[in-house]
Order: sequence, then structure tokens, then C-alpha cells
Amino acid sequence: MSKRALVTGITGQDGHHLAEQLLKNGYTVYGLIRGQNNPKRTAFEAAFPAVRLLEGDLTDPAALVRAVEDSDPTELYNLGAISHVGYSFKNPSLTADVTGKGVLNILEAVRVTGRAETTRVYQASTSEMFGGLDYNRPGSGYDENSLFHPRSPYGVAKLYGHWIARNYRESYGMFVSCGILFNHEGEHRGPEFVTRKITQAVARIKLGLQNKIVLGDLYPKRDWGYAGDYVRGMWQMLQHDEPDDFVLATGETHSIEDFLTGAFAEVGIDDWRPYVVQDPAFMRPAEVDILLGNPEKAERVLGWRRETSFEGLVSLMVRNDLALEAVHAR
Ligand code: NAP
Ligand code: F7E
Repeated sequence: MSKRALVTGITGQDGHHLAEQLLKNGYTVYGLIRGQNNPKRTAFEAAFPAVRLLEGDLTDPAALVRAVEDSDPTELYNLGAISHVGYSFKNPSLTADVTGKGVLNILEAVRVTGRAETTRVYQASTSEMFGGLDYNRPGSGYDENSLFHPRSPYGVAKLYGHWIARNYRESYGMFVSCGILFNHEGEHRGPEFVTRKITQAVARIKLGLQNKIVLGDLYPKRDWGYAGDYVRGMWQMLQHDEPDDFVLATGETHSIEDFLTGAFAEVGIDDWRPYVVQDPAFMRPAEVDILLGNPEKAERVLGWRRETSFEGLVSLMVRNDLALEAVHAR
């Protein structure tokens, strides 16, 4: 049987890794692209000439119906979202429309086109739904049964997406699986996220192109893994016999200070403090203090394993940015 995947958010970090993996697995891959002149289109088309791009926005139900009809997907990966937590505080209504109601729009597009029984759907849920507060923080890490307490408009919108996905599974018998993914990073991470912001700055400092890096809070802890490992887990969820929810995480947590230490050490700098300035502009009205996930279920049921360590991730990202920034240093 021919395998066809429709990926929303294909121009994002995970979309890049997933497109690579699906093409390798023999899928015909369709990607949703938005905007009348999306500047990422040219670069994406050059990197992935085999991917068929379809126009559409998650807030436009008719466009989603067209995209589903045109691609007739056996698998649909809903990765599209406003995904930046800080930005979601400044644009809460837009975040609700895209990250929350967009999930409903995509599920409806599958259902009203008569594909409820034939298209398997992956919903990109997130550890931000847990909130990282003391009262609901299990020692062994958050798992599929932990309490939710989202701490941002992004987390709240994602929780709506998570529950509407579960509701379509229960109401219409649709194969909809939610991956509750903890932070995952890599060479395609957007520069607005803290890990990439640090590795780009470290590379530029090493090459004499920049002196300082301006950050917000440094104490929060995250369970950081490598995006390439996590998209493999998304695919495994849709190959499983039953739709279900799965946490993907490393089971380790590190502070931003730990990330700074590792990234600066990679270029031979022992003390990062002289290079870092803190600015409240990068702090959030409510912070998620600590995230730690427990991937036991995904490991046991799906056979998922993460292959890249925290140290390997930091090193990979710094080396990637050193190579990219070296062009500007010449
Ligand atoms: P990302 O790099 O920010 O990519 C987001 C994608 O969504 C981009 O392709 C973006 O398109 C698209 N998008 C934004 N608004 C849209 C709209 N109105 N209609 C259609 N598409 C829209 O995010 P990511 O890191 O790859 O994450 C993928 C998904 O997993 C997201 O849903 C994110 O919330 C979730 N997630 C991520 C993590 C993580 O640590 N990375 C963890 C848990 C869950 P443009 O390129 O045109 O802007
Ligand atoms: O922040 C702190 C910030 O923006 C991490 C998204 O993929 O993962 C991601 O959300 C931490 C926070 O990621 C800066 O306050 C300090 O404590 O890299 P981030 P995030 O908020 O954890 C989850 C799982 C998702 O689902 C999201 O889509 O770093 N921080 N200084 C900073 N953060 C940023 N961005 N920039 C700073 O200058």
C-alpha cells in the first residue's frame, strides 16, 4: 500500500527532521505551507525537492479540507503551531486560534472528508501542559497520568488541542495519537529558543563576531533531547496497533546554566559568566521552573530509545553553529 503523509508545520524544526525520515521510509510527503510569500519556501524546496507543498493555514478550515483532499494522507502529522512560549504571552488570542483551535480544524478536515477510519493523526502535545510546579511534580518525572497545570497561553492552547484530539478518538473512533514531547533541540532549532540562541552566540563569541549574550532567567530546568530522536518516536506512535498518548523525554533535567557551561566548554571557555547579561525583557510573566519526563511507556510499548545524550546534543549544536558562523568570519 502506498504511504502518504501530510505534515503541517513542515518548515519548522520537527518538520525538517520528519520530512527527512518519512522520505527515507518511502512515503510520498506533502507539507502545508502558509502565507502569500513565505520566505522559508525557497530554502525548503531546495532542501526537499521531493516534498509536495500545499498552501494552507491552520486557522482556515476550507484550506485544510483542500489540503487533506489533495494529499489523501494515510498519516497526518499536526506539527504546525505558534510554538514560542514567550511570544504566546504577547499574542494570546492568535495562539489560541492557531495552536488550540487549529487542532480542531485539522481533525474536522479529516472527518468531514470521510477519512476518519483511514487517516492516522499525530498531535504534537507538549510537556508545557504540566507546568513544572511543586504540587504536581512527581519525583520520577511527569508521565501520561500526571496532572496538567499549563503556565502560559501556549500551554493552555496545547491542552485544548490535546483534549480535542482525545475527544475525536473517543467520539469518532479516529486513530489520533498525542505525543507529549519534552524539549527537543538540534541544528534546525529556531534561534528564538534558548538553546540555539546560546549555541549561535557561543560560536560567534569564539570567532570574534560578538561579545555578549543577553538572556532572561537562568535557573529554569528542562529535559532536553535531540529532535532527530523524537520524530522517530512520532512515527512509531502511528505504526502502533492502537492510538494512545506517549511521553517522549530523556529522564534527565538540566538548568540553562548547565547548558551555558557545556556550550562554552565546547569552544574552550571555562567561565561563561563574563559573557552573559540578564535582561527582564526575556523573562516571562509566569515561568515553568522544572521539567523532567518519564519515557518508560514509550520505551516499553513502542521500543522507542533516545540515542543522543545531553552532552552530545550541546556539542552537536555548537559545532553546527561554528561551521555556519565561520562563513561570516572570513
Ligand atoms: P517550530 O520550529 O516553531 O515550527 C512551527 C511550525 O508551525 C512552522 O512550520 C510554522 O510555519 C507553522 N505554523 C505557525 N503558524 C501556523 C499557522 N497559522 N498555520 C499553519 N502553520 C503554522 O516548532 P517545532 O519545534 O518544530 O515543534 C513542532 C510542534 O511540536 C509544534 O506544534 C510545537 O508546539 C510542538 N512541540 C515542540 C517541542 C520542542 O521542544 N520543539 C516540544 C513539544 C511540542 P512558518 O515556518 O511559516 O512560521
Ligand atoms: O525556553 C528560559 C525560558 O523558549 C526555555 C518550545 O519548543 O519547549 C519549548 O518551550 C527556558 C525558559 O523553550 C531566554 O524562560 C532564558 O525557562 O527555549 P525556550 P520552552 O519555553 O521550554 C516546549 C516543550 C514546547 O512545547 C515549546 O514549543 O529558557 N530563557 N533566557 C530563555 N528563553 C528564550 N527563548 N530566550 C531567552 O533569551
